[in-house]
Amino acid sequence: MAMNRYRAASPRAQGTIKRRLWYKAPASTWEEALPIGNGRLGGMIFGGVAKETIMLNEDSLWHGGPIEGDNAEGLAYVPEIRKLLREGKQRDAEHLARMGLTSSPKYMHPYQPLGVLQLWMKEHEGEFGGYERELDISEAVARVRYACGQSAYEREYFSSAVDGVMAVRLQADVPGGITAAIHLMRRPFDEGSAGDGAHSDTVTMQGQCGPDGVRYAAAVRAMAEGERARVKVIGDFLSVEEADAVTLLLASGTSFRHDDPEKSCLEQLQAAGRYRYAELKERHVRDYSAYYDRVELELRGGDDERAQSNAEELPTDERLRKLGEGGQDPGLFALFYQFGRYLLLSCSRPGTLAANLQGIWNASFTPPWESKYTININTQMNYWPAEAGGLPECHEPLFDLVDRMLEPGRRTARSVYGCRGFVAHHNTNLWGNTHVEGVLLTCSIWPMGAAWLCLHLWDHYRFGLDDSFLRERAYPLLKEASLFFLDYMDSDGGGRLVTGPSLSPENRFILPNGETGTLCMGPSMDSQIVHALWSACIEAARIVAVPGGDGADDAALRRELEAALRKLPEPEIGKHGQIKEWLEDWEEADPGHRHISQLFALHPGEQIHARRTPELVEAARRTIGRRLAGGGGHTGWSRAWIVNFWARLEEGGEAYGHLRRLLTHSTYPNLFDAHPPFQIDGNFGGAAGISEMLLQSHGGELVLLPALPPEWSGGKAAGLRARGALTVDLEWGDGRLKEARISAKKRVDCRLRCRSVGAFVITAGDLTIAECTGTAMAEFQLEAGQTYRVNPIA
Ligand code: FUC
Repeated sequence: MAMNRYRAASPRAQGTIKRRLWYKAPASTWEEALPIGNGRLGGMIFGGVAKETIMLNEDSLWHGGPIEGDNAEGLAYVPEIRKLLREGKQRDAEHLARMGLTSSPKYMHPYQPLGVLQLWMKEHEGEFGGYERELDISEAVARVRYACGQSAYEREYFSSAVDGVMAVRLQADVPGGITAAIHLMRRPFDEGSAGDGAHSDTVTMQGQCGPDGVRYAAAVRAMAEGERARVKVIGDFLSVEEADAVTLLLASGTSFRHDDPEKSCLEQLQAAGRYRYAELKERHVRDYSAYYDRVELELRGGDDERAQSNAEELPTDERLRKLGEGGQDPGLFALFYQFGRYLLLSCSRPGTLAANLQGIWNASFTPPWESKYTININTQMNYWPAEAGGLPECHEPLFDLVDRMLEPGRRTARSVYGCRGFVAHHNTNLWGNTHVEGVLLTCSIWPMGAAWLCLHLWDHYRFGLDDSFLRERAYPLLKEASLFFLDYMDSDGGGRLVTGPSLSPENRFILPNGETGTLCMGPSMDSQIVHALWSACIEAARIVAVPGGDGADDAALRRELEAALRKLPEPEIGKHGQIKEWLEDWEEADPGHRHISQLFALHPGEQIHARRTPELVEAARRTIGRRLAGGGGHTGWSRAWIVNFWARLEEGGEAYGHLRRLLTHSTYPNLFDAHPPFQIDGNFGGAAGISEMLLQSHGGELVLLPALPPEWSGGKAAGLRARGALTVDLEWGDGRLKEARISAKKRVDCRLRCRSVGAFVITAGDLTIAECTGTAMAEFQLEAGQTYRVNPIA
């Protein structure tokens, strides 16, 4: 049977590594199904033969409307809670804070599914053979192939960002081989679907997501090919009869973006329907691969290329299983990295909403943690691979979210704390709500969410050096977040400035009198975040200052921030040799807690530096060691964070070990991260960890191969980005750098280190720019548009 007959010629450049996830059977669970998405409209493809199910999501489909949940009594209680905490009256403080600060309603509402698209294939019951299901992440196209009865079938699926719609193409290799019934539903909140009166080839579904929630619509249209092909509506089904091939187009929309979601769906179908399937696909692949192809990664363990290509031949679930049994498969880590980039491109594109706890893929109406934006690590982690991974545009939806949080955050700052600026706590939602959410004290009363998110805008600037972005978007937000803390922070009685009431997410401490608590003044992570925020704001103010312009005010603000910065507690070492988690050296109630917030200063913060702060580095190692010995499990994002910590500590072996553990213990067959259940942060944190092992650019240095593990002794990376508007290609073998190529977009100074070789030379064309022997650090200036080669000196 000619199973290859439909493999369409790829419009992409020759030579790019084709990467795919593939399986030999249909998915039987959601954790086996394959995700597609255009940033906004997502699908999980099961690949069933007689009945195909595609679970649908639309990023703006959240239950309910915006919430004004601020507990305005906070204003009266904050000073009292601070006083109680200072007097050591832990229980009194927490008792009062629970009532006096937490919001009403208590919880934000969930992100919910759009529904399912089902395809019932006639005459497909019984035996089938030659089954293969794949997700080609180089093209963002999923495929299913099988043979059944007298025909071979192929399906293709993609969600197009250029044309806004999802496309499903069914093809049979005998004329008229496709007869199918197609429908949309949304169980258990189905509000029905119906043929669209004006089009005999279209079915629409609509409803509202909660009483004051968004109104939504989805529409599916069938375009059949073949002499005998017919399409009509029967009941609320689309009936496709005797087609050689059929293209289904699916559109969705909600009132978050459109006054009339149904009308918008029909317009989208109309616009996309002008293209033949091959054109739609080509437009999609061209758009997607322009982003995806920016970075290539190849990882090899030794010279045994045959072993590696054998591994590449295996289905993805088998590769995972073999890795779990102790096998070596460097290519699987490269696949995991690129899958992270694929996911980001599929759930966070300019103009779409930021990736939530599940990206955009959610099957449940009551998903874990409401599938919100949890901003005490999770949402931030989603964006860790964006900049270095050549996808800065994918970061933009996060900045839009911060913009949306500004007004609610100002309200919360004013009404709960009586402060200027804006503030957010540990969760936000579609509407950018910022109140003290939830009743669990271990996470709720933590006013650091907005500050941490603002650092993402600063990092976006540091990578791209786009001055207008800094002036227009990043700086105003950094300033508002900084202002909040200038007003909000309290004296610790000894000249230092501390946050509080706050907490170290989401741990508890044991006081000397044996009581446990969570609320306190000045948890370490808070001081570290404020340190990063104010430092960024001061530097940004300096960069955007216009002499004689309205920069004058900002000079005063800068001086105020500089003075305040000196009063922040620095990371300190405690009695176990660990980085203290709180201002006082309290014991952790849960020494193995999955949050390791006190190491924010190591990653993503920069106060702890692999070589400049040796005592803190030692304490950071101990901190990780104590957490691991505490036996908290460290799955998903927690494990991924540990990978990034070790990468920053330049310990490739450790980073690799934890990454391996992430893949073998916290990864589902479809490569989705298992918290469990599915939570996407571990995918992104793991991908970020891989790039952090290969290239680092914080703390004013560029470090090549800082944490290369022996298991990846050979490899190539192309197109990685580094802070300072740099792009870096790397090639290495036998665990040593062979060559790096660095190109600059602007004239910048660079301090370069190469971890794997002691001596190296930097050249540009025929010119030797710098030679480095002994110190292993070269300082030179890069000119815009010039490429510099770094080669080891034998
Ligand atoms: C925090 C974490 C949990 C989970 C949730 C979404 O509460 O402690 O592990 O990631 O966010």
